[in-house]
Amino acid sequence: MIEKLHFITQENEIYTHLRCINAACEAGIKWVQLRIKDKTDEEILEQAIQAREICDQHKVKLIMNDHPDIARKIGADGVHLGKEDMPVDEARKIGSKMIIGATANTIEDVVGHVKNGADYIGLGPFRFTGTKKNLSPILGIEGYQKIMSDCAKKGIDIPIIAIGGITTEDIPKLMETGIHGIAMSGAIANSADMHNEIKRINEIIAR
Ligand code: TZP
Ligand code: MG
Repeated sequence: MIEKLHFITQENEIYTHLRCINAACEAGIKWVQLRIKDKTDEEILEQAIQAREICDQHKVKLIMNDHPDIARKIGADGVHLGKEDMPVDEARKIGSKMIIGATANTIEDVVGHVKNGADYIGLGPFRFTGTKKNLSPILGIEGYQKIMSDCAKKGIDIPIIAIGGITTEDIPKLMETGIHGIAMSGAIANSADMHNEIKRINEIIAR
């Protein structure tokens, strides 16, 4: 099952990746994507092992960003692959049972990932965000409406997760476009009260 709220880790003034996973798990998150940039594979592996332990303690799904090999080594539930990463069909050879998610910015991207056997799509960015470098063109709400309507016309019903600069207030209008769920990093990691924020987000998504 693909959860409707995905938390993507980041480091900020308050948290390291592991501390923010811990806080989010204690606050009731059910799906974490460990996204570490600008570190060696060894450093990422070391943190991923600990992330697996924290997520296991809380029975939370752990998705590894970028690295199918590390995902398999640590027994991650899945891997998320961006534009510059391994294609979905190749990653499937590494982790036949893994959940494989892939990033899309256009309907063509979605169609390609579906053909390659992705389990879910991260579609974005919704708006500008400082969390990710080299952002693809911003979709806005109209972009989601158009791509979701194109998916319906093509009979594509893969779970689509919106991502990129999303705030809690954006969620109702995004969900109305027919997406499956939301991925958030900054809005959760930088919230003054993570517990309350995750509760509020989950309530809005469930409506
Ligand atoms: N991919 C597209 S936008 C993005 C990623 C990883 C960043 C999401 O983080 P935030 O802080 O919710 O904008
Ligand atoms: Mg990537």
